[in-house]
Amino acid sequence: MRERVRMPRLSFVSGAVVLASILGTESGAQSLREFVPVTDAILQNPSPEDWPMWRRTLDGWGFSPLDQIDRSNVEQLRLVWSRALHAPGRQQGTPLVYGGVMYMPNPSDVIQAIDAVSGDLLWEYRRELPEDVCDFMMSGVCTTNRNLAIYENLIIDTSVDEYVFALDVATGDLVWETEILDYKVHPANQSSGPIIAKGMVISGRSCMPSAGPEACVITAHDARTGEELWRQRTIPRPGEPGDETWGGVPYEERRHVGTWMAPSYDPDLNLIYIGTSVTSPAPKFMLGGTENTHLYHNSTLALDADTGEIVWYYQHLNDSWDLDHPFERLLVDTNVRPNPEAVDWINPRLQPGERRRVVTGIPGKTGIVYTLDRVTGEFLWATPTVGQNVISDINGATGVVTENSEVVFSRYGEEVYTCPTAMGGKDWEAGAYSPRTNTMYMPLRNACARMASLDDGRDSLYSLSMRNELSPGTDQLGTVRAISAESGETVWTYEQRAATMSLAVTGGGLVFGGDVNGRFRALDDETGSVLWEINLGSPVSGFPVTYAVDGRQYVVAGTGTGGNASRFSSMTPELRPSSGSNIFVFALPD
Ligand SMILES: [Ca+2]
Ligand SMILES: [Ca+2]
Repeated sequence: MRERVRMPRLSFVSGAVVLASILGTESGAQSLREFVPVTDAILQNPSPEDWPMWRRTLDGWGFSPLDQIDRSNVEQLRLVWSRALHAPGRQQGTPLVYGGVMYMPNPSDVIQAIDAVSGDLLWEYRRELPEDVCDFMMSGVCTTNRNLAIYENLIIDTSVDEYVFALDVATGDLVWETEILDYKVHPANQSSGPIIAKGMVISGRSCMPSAGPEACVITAHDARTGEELWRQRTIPRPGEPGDETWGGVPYEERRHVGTWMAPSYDPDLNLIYIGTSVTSPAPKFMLGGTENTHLYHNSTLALDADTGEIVWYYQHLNDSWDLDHPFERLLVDTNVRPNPEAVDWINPRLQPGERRRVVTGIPGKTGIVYTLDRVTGEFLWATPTVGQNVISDINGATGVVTENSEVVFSRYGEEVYTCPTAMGGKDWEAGAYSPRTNTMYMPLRNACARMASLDDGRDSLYSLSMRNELSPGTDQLGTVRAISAESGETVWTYEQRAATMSLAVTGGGLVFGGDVNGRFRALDDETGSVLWEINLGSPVSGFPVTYAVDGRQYVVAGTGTGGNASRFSSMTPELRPSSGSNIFVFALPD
């Protein structure tokens, strides 16, 4: 391992650094602001004005309590500032906003600090990456950089070249860096960044097949120093619990159970919730037999934050089709009363209306909602949303999932028709949860695929070919669906031609989100009506956020070429957006 770079830390004056004076703000409108170092208490209960991590809070909600912009005035929104983003790769960034400064993750680990009021650049960090690094990674997503974390006076990210690193918030200077994996030996692919749990930097990664099982890890580092505290593999070694689920496949051939999206964290239970992806190859007849479950692929893992140990797991799907399950976990305390008219699979022991601490949402590409007890992992209920034919049953009493044998590959060259496609249903584009309505809002797609199992010597990632199609009986690819966290009922569905992208929801009763055709809009959180819309020109591939400075609320949309955006476009070829990477910031008139 390379030596960590240690640099002197800023000393805090009365616990605060006068950031604005260091940065030399030129916008006269901006007042001098004190930088308050970010603590665990702040991250566990952030100021309504800030958006200090991927989904704003550790419970993964993507919710802001800000309500200055509401259903009655949202039609007056206007552009306040915009900025083009220049960095090689796909733009899927989440602005991190804290204390009036926006920290923007761009592809290739380019990070900018921007005055959140004026849009003026304060500093820019461009990580020097080895020229050959993407030769080892997944083409297309190698340089993706979805989110940052903040702790004390540090902006923290994982890097394309497999380090975790920290920048000084005031200058963008590197403060520490720690190698997680040697990219030439264990190329994992770090498309998402970390969250902070109790002063620890928690991060997952994709895990390329060539990297072997030792690269399929979730890691914890000390946020102050970068020291590694623990790492937890997603694939058991021989003799470890779960080894028996691999049907005797040699350890070195157990591959690609990744954790490529950021986790959630419950400080009270001290548990980290993170989801996993499919194996490589995906068809299980190539991997010891379809009767094996290959833990811990396509599972929710609850990890002890102090040790990384798996406290419980729940497997959502024995996956032959690249239907990953790494998406946002929503940690919600709610009455649980699944409506049998609306929900397919319910635990018979559940007392309707009982209060539970749950982990819910749509964790995987199948589009199925799962609600589990987040203390124990007990299955509570699950139900499909968009059309799916890969799961035929879930045993409510045990939570055990049965796949549809008609679409489970059993030989090379077999062709099947699956819904959804491997782009989802749902994919990395995040949904959101509002405590105002106790409802989750999910961007989904009506798409299926003709898939075949390939005898390709395992040259490709999954040994699958696939051709995507719109779901039968509809020409509407894009959906936003509102689902009650208590009853599982669909409250409303919004459908349109273009594929829908990530969402954020606010205390003003608004669901903000965009689509592949450049439209960014606000929906009514109770009805799904479109209350405001603007054409930004390019796919809205960034994660929308909202923040406030000096009493004024802002809404941010990010555009760019977003990977799936182009593949979704091929199903709606008459829509021809441009592909510029920009952020656009809106507010009500002064
Ligand atoms: Ca990164
Ligand atoms: Ca995958």
